[in-house]
Amino acid sequence: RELNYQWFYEGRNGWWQYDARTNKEIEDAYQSEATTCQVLVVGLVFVVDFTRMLQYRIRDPSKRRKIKRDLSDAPMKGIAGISASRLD
Ligand code: V3L
Repeated sequence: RELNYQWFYEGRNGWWQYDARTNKEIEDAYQSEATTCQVLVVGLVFVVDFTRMLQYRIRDPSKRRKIKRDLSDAPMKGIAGISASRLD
């Protein structure tokens, strides 16, 4: 059976999935063996750092969030700030 992977960022007591477009950008960068990439979400530019496995706002690197690449069916709070209970 095929295993599907997804990128997640840290929330309060749980993980959020990146939205599908951003997830693809991150996965493409990861597959190209980049050490970092930048993504634009909610009007903010974030640095995704594959070496330290965290993301932070480029304008305010003090607020860091852990990230992980995990199976797409791993437990999550929702997608990009939309609670799982409100999806589908
Ligand atoms: N995708 C979408 N929104 C993001 C992302 C991202 N990758 N990274 C940060 N934000 P900061 P709980 C998050 C949002 O890191 O209840 C969640 O998506 C971030 O939203 O502080 O704590 C939820 O919407 C925050 O609003 O610089 O688990 C919300 O937090 C803003 O960008 C609450 O989640 C600044 O992020």
